[in-house]
Amino acid sequence: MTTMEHPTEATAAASGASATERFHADKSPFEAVKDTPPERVNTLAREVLAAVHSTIRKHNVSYDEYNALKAWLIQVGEDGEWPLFLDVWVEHVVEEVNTSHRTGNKGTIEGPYYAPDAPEQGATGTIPMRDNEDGDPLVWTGRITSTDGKPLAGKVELWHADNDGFYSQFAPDIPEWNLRGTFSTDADGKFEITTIRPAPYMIPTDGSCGKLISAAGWHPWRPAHLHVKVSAPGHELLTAQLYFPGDAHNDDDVADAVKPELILDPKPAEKGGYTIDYGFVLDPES
Ligand code: MBD
Ligand code: FE
Repeated sequence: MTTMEHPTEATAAASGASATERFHADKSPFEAVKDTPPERVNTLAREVLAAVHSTIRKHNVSYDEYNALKAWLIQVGEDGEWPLFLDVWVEHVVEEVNTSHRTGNKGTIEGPYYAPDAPEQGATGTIPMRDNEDGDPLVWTGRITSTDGKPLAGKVELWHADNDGFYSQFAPDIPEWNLRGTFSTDADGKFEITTIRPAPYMIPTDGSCGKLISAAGWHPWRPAHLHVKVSAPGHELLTAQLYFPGDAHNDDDVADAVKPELILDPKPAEKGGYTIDYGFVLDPES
């Protein structure tokens, strides 16, 4: 058995089970759409199925291929990899259509590894990390403002992978809240966060998503990234990721989630490591 806090192995099935469990713990997805009229369900379901039918006709899909698809879909569920599959190959378009009205900061996908209620660290603080945490130190200063330029008293929730590319709560033997923290901004909207620079992330290759990637001749990499949720009263929640210049996968992210506005400009720090200055502009709620 695996649990959310302590997957027993660094396998696709273990991190998948954690991601699936996390999703069920945080969301009541059916409740949120209980008033959707049947006409809309009909349209969406019919068009998705029509796209599948058209691909089958166009490429003369065989019974062997159909059976392999069936087996693979069953395996995605058994591996708990639906959160991973959907967030890697589908979420970026959902994010695009739902945030296109914004004039403030660009965001991007949440991905499968967010956990709410990370420990509070104040406006100036260090993210929870191990005594011997590997990786280059990163000191990040920034400010939250509204689209009219006024500073906002808000929150920055930050979570990211460690120097080996693993996330706490989704890989074994990492303290529960490692590299996860909630920072608040002072009256001037400012924050200063100390953390480490994360490593690039590789999608697990031993599960069903990995099987698709290798069968299709794709690669499993995401560029190194910092995940954030930035919020302030009366403003739209911003979910984003920040990237590092020069990463080989900024132009070739398996999850298609990089935007030029989200690439940082790190400067080498005198004491070693890097400093970054990056702030957020939030759209008022309409
Ligand atoms: C990640 O770390 C991630 O951010 C996404 C979107 C998908 C898989 C792993
Ligand atoms: Fe990530």
